[in-house]
Amino acid sequence: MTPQPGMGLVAEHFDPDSAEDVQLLRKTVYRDKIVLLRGLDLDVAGFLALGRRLGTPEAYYEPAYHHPEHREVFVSSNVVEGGQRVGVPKTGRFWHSDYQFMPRPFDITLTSPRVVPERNRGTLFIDLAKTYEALSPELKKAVEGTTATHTVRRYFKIRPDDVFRPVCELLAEIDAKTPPVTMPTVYEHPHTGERVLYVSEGFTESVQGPDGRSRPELLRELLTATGQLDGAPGMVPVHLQTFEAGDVLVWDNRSLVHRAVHTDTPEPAVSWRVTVHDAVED
Ligand code: 7UC
Ligand code: FE
Repeated sequence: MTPQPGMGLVAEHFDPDSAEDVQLLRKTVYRDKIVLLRGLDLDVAGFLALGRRLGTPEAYYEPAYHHPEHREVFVSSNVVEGGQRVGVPKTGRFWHSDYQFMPRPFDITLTSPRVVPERNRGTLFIDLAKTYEALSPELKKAVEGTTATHTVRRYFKIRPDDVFRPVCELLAEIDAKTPPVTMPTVYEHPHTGERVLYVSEGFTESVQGPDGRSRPELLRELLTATGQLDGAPGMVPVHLQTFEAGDVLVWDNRSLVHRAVHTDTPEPAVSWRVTVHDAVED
């Protein structure tokens, strides 16, 4: 492959069996954050195998998302065939990074769009390393020594078996299975050395000062400054990544937040996802 620098880099003729191409892909993902491998057309096993070349895949904790043959493949799908549903519809329609609510978030995400809507296609991305860099000196100082707490609570999907369960019981289950996690608000990316402002509109429920006290106004300021609040557009570059069925999209989940493009008139949409931990601990 012959990559050109820049977020949303497009690579033609990527060979998943070439160690050289895979090494180049790995380096390019950390440098350019998003790489689109055009026209790869991998089957589900080949897609998972590509994930394994970038790290150790981890299956999503909720089985409803699993591909029937490969539990490490997460299926986002609104297609029902013969009364049978595979995967979960309408995933990720809010700013987040994958598994931000877990103690060990994913390092790299790969997606393989299978059925792409005609309209409202693509995924939006914001680079939280670039936005940290662009913060005012005052805001940079204000986040120093703070922590952020993340939870899936607002975006946990009600499962078919949850019908008629009281919401309090469901909330208790969510809190027991996925207790909120607290991390430094800013951390250093182990591959690029960049400082990343690690907050999202979807998963971050609070920011605490060094004294442990919640700072709701600071969280709001950070979400505004990183372009994640509707109604505060303009200042932050948002990248729209489009793709075709058969492409593979790979991104650096440590430094980007993303959200699926909304569609009010539902068109069929299906994609596979593999998420991996790379070799570096952070
Ligand atoms: O259905 C979804 O939107 C899934 C979301 C709550 N979590 C995806 C992830 O990897 O964090
Ligand atoms: Fe996601």
